[in-house]
Amino acid sequence: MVPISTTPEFSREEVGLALRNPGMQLEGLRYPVTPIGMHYLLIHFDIPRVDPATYELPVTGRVRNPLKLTLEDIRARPKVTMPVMMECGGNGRAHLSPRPISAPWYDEAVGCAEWTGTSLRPILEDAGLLDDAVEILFTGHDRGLDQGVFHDYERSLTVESALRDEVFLAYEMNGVPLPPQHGSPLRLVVPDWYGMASVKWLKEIRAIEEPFEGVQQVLTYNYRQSADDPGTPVTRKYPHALMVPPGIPDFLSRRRHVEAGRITIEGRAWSGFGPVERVEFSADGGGTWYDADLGDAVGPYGWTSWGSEWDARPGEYELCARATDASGKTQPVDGKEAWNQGGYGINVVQRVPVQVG
Ligand SMILES: Nc1nc2c(c(=O)[nH]1)N[C@H]1C(S)=C(S)[C@@H](COP(=O)(O)O)O[C@H]1N2
Ligand SMILES: [Mo]
Repeated sequence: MVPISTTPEFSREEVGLALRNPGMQLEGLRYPVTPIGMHYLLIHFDIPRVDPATYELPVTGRVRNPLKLTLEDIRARPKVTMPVMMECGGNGRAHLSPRPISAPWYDEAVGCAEWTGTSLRPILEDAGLLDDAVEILFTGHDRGLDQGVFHDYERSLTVESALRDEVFLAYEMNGVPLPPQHGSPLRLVVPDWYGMASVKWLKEIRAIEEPFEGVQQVLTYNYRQSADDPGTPVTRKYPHALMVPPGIPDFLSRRRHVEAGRITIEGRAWSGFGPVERVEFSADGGGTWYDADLGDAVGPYGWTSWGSEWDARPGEYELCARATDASGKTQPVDGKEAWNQGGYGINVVQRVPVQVG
């Protein structure tokens, strides 16, 4: 079902996807809150143009009291502002071999924006979920063809997940109205989960009485070892640490050049399974690990800064970082351990080749 490439070269289609869906330059890890233009983007189809002035969001289906909310109605509700670290479920896919064909991310499908909006739960309470509602379906204004099926981009959450305190509808990003590419005028934000759950350009919220089995719920975003494996859904983000590549890069290869001496390697780490408890740093490709110092998390759903002193002596090195969270989950050192059909949830340790001196 998911096409797999056995050649190392990227196809024209993958390059096209990468141009439409840029990642965050890793030097962007220096900012606690990612500037809008540096935050990664994942747009399956086209960016729909939705007029905020005439925008209406129906909240309907298995509810006692169907609602139709304007943007003004939504802005009048109690405000939440929250930094949320977002990562695409396909981040790391390009490290795999053979490689699933989709957006060819290495490590850069990440960002931590400060989103402002209003909590979803009170809206669902106002609509009054009927007892037979099992899931809440979030539909976007964007539509296209994938897996042989024409569909709106849509995803569901179980009622229990949708009612979680931290799930909200966002109309601002970093203090300005949502830009078109990030879901204007209104998107869902599901902190802790990979990005696919945070449906952009919301067209409708519907309480449904059967589990949703649409394309983006059951055909994509499942961990599968083979095409006939029913799979398990992609949900929370696995622990992941990234470093700001040190020194200066070679333009084409991005290989790093560092002057000899004591330097600080810094980065950020996150997990959707609990707070980051440990980050380790290795200068020898994962042979020897040292504990890094942890800084503050950017709020409960943001990322955590880390730093490690490194005595850089002349030579060739491969720098790595590895996060472990409060649930005990950590990152695989080798991509082979992590392979799955769609290339989801790949949190294999980052490797940064460096020449010192
Ligand atoms: N309507 C809609 N919502 C969507 C998508 C999309 O293509 N259409 N992409 C999803 C995926 S896979 C990701 S990773 C995030 C990316 O959000 P961003 O582009 O704001 O970073 O949006 C999610 N929400
Ligand atoms: Mo994604």
